[in-house]
Amino acid sequence: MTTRGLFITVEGGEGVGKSTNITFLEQHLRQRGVDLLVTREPGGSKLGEALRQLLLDITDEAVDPMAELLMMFAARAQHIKTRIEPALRAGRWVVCDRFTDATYAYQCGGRGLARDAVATLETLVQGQLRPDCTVLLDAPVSTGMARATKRGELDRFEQEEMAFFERVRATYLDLAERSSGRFRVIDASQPLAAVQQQLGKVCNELTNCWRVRHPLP
Ligand code: Z5A
Repeated sequence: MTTRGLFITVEGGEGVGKSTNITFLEQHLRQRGVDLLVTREPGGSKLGEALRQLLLDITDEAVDPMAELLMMFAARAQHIKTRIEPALRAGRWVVCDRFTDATYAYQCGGRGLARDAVATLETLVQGQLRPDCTVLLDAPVSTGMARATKRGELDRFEQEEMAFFERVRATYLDLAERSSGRFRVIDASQPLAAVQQQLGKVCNELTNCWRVRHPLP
């Protein structure tokens, strides 16, 4: 019987270094013989990537927060069904750039929607599926924004005001405190080498736990 793989998510505000560090995480885990799927939200499936485009594009019509929330979960439902669950069932690990914690942070913390609405959709769309481990890359908003703006054009979210991103950050930190067993919080304002040293420790912790649970024959 194949054992379910681990589901790892990476979260944080704008420009904290999620993409950069997911590449590091992927290399680190592959070197340790882990077979993994690296994916992202919103996105990850054909439908999800099309919805991502709609969510990030700047239009002349303001997007209603509830419409935004439902699009996030529509993309997530398709992503789970077509990519995440099949990989986990096949024993592969899944590393996902953002997942439902981002919905709590952005749509509840940022936009002010009720947590209950997200919790209801979370249960409806995900059933029992929750990340096994969530790496939160945390940095002051000004640090992340400075890094993100260097890349050029801003998307619809990146154009929000600083107060929005402060609420997003506070919500992430609150989630990490409430679920401290699942979260590993890394100070992402440090130089990249220091961030990756801590990330390496998280990888070692996960692969060691995994080997104890699933020893080689
Ligand atoms: N969203 C939502 O609202 N609700 C949801 O449920 C979900 C998402 C799932 C798209 O996400 C948007 O969707 C997002 C929230 C919303 N809002 N925004 N914007 P995304 O993850 O695709 O987009 P993002 O947050 O904008 O990611 P990003 O800007 O690509 O940032 P990043 O991946 O965290 O950073 P990076 O590209 O790895 O690094 C940025 C730069 O900093 C780069 O030049 C690096 O070389 C540099 N860097 C990284 N780390 C360091 C350190 N430690 N020191 C110095 N320089 C560094």
